[in-house]
Amino acid sequence: QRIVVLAGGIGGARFLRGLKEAAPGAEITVVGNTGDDIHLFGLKVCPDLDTVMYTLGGGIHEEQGWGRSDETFTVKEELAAYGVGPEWFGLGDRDFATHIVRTQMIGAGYPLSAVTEALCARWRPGVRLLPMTDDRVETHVVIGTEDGGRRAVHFQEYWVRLRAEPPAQAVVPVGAEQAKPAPGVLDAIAGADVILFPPSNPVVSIGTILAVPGIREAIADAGVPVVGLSPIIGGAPVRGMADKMLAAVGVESTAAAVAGHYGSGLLDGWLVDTADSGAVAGVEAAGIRCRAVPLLMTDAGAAAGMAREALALAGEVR
Ligand code: GDP
Ligand code: FO1
Ligand code: CA
Repeated sequence: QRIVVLAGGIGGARFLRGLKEAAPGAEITVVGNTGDDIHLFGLKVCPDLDTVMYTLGGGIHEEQGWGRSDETFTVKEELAAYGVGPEWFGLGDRDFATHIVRTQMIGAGYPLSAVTEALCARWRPGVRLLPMTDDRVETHVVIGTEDGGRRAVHFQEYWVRLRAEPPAQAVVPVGAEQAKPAPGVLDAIAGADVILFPPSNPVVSIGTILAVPGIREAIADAGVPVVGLSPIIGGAPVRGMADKMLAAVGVESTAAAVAGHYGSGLLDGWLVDTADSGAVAGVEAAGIRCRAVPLLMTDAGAAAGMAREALALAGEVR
């Protein structure tokens, strides 16, 4: 069975860990979000690709959900002693090595997809991890200024430094329109038996991947079940600030509204949490097969249960 999963960081990675357990023989291709990527200290940092790679490869900081386990911050402290920031982004010493290798290979002319494959040769995530594109795409968030104007900040500055507190007026995946899907992405989608949207952020993770021209069309044209899982439970994100991003694109923070945002043109099936069982009928009325099942990834076993439900729903809509 060939499964394609569009993934952001933590929500995508934890679901993928469950999917590997639920479908041990499957060939899983992950199309990862690179709109969160940021250049710091001359290094290219890819938070979502790294979160998937570390989570599936056993190097993740479990409680935090991003970054390396057993991490130290000596380099960051030494940079700060020179007055070199940003101080608001926590790059650890072990993590730095990943960004150094990545940046060195890119400088030598390798595309991000080849670099990601090389990094995965160490971590052996057990899936094929592809960036959505080899081209530079950077998500920016438009916020208001004190004098009544507007300014755009990098997504990481909005998310980490500003903690998504200023209302977002717009979310712009800068560069997406000119970006091409990375090698292997469209072929994987066209050759998939099932396509899954994990409970990743619908706007800045899955939305950004779908903004790369050709990817949304390929999914719609694949002619196979497309099943998603809600990152919203009981009207709020399970973690993070996805509600702020949904508000920016005019979508209510409910499991049903997120399904409607993807639309029946893209989604065949949608899983909501048992707390949202009242939303099932409305989603089905919109032409999307819907089930209410437990959607909290409290551990790998719970995530595996969710993956089984997603594959079962895919089997029903086939
Ligand atoms: P990020 O890039 O690290 O923000 O990760 P993703 O975009 O992949 O996923 C973020 C989303 O995962 C958030 O909107 C959360 O609400 C959702 N999420 C995190 N943990 C869980 C969980 O256990 N269950 C569900 N249903 N959603 C979750
Ligand atoms: N998230 C934070 O909230 N604070 C950080 O300092 C931070 C550093 C960081 C470093 C490397 C990395 O791969 C991820 C990191 N993240 C950090 C997580 C990440 O930037 C965001 O949570 C996601 O991109 C949100 O979608
Ligand atoms: Ca992310």
